[in-house]
Amino acid sequence: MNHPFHLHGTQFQVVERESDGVTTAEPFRAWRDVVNVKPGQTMQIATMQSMSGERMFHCHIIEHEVLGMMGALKVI
Ligand SMILES: [Cu+2]
Repeated sequence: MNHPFHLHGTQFQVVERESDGVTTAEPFRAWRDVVNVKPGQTMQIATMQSMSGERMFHCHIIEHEVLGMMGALKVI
């Protein structure tokens, strides 16, 4: 399935995407609130956090989130 990834507290940029062993640099950097992650795909993202604390990240499909597709980024 597709997974719309969301990070709380700030925006992020997609740096590169990897699918089937092929890594592709993102051709256009843009600040995002959400990015769709396709089945079998991974991504490298970059973000700036100006305040310490925990920032939740999760799949925006509520059923996925409830089943555990969520976590916390600890900013120190
Ligand atoms: Cu999902």
